Amino acid sequence: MSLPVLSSEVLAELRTSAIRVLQDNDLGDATRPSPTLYPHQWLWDSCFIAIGLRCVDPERACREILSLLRGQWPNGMIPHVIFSGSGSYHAGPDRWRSDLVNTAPGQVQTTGVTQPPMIAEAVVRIGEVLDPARRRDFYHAVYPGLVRYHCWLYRERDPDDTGLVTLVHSWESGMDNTPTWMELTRRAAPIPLKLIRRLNGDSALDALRRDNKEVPADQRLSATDLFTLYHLVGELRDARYDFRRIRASRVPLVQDVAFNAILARANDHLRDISTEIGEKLPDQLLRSARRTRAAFATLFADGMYWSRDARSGKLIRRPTIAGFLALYAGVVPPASVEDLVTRMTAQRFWPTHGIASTPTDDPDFQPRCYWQGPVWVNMNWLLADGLDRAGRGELAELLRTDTISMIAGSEGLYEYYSPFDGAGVGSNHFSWTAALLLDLLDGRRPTHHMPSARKVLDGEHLSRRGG
Ligand code: 2M8
Repeated sequence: MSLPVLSSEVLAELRTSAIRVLQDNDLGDATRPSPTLYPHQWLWDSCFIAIGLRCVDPERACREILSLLRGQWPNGMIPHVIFSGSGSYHAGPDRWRSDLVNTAPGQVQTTGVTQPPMIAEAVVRIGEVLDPARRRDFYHAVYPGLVRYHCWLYRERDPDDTGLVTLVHSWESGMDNTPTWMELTRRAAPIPLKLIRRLNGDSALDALRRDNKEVPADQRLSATDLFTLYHLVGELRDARYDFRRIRASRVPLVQDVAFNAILARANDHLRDISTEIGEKLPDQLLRSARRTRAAFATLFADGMYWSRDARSGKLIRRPTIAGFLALYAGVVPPASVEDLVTRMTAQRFWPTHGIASTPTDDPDFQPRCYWQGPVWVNMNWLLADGLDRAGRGELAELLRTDTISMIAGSEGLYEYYSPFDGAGVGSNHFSWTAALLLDLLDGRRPTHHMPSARKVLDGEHLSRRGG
């Protein structure tokens, strides 16, 4: 398959449509992920969005981040959704009832869980395009909230000082239905849902869901999985989102490898931010940050990084894209980088377009279904960044080029893409695809003869050689 020619006209058109998507999804100081399916503000979406906004409007990028802090709970948690838009959402405020929990902020309704801690990354990326005085102002404005958030992550979610924070719902991972998470989630399903699943009755339940109005049900997670996630939200709500009480319930608990990788990187960024403004991070936080990096060795087995079932202590050995984020964290020993990169660039993760969220030979793989196979632009962005820092700049560039070509091959800016044919699936007019596309396009020159990424990989001159 040959990739589309990216002339200067194509690049300019892509840029224009990306800016339009961000304008259309602008809620004022926050941006919704997409017009109908996701009408509010999501934590890690806003961080990716801010990374793109800095390319066109750095001040608006600053506001995107500051608007996340208005949802911060008094205990320090930054919630995964701040209900700030006007549309209706399938897991809206009534499911969470943050207003009933005394730790929730009074002024806005939010969910009661968090999402990958991408804020420090976004803050530093925005800082790169601000002049030094403005950068310091911005850093001063976000620093206290960021420190309180990182401290909350460790205090609340790693009370045993393992260095790895524990997630209490797959929505915290952001990678909602990867096989890793669904394996544990399905075990915690109420008996009626287990029965419906066993009898292949998912389609009967589809009529009761609201998330399949814009996106066909077969591109979303299955109905029994979705209703199990709702059920688990109920358990968290009953436990008042308090980790000690949640531990006493039957909710699955996971030391998620991708979340902790993002946290490891965020800790580094936070240290840089503190240095620049002459602040000193709490000693306890610095100790936890060191423990996180060291703890990655305990997630490594048979050449891969895995999440851990925090209840049984066992690694969950379902290969997904999540384990490769160890590259982004910068925790992979130099001697293991080559092997990990070889796994990531293999046909099963990078068939035509990479990197697939779930490998093509996994029994749960579905090329168009959400986190069970499709390629996600935010994952490619993170992995390319990790590859750069692991000394594989050439491969990072190939991944970025492949991502742009894949997006250019579909009309519209989609939530995710099929790894086989690059078809855009999920929600259209999707903000983080638009924003990260802006970032990927920044400073890029037109390319007229671009070989297929797979052909380049098969030629092996990139998979063997450092960048
Ligand atoms: C998806 O998750 C939400 C729940 O948080 C949903 O399906 O309703 C995920 O892809 C998540 O990573 C993302 O942040 C969110 C909004 O784009 O959508």
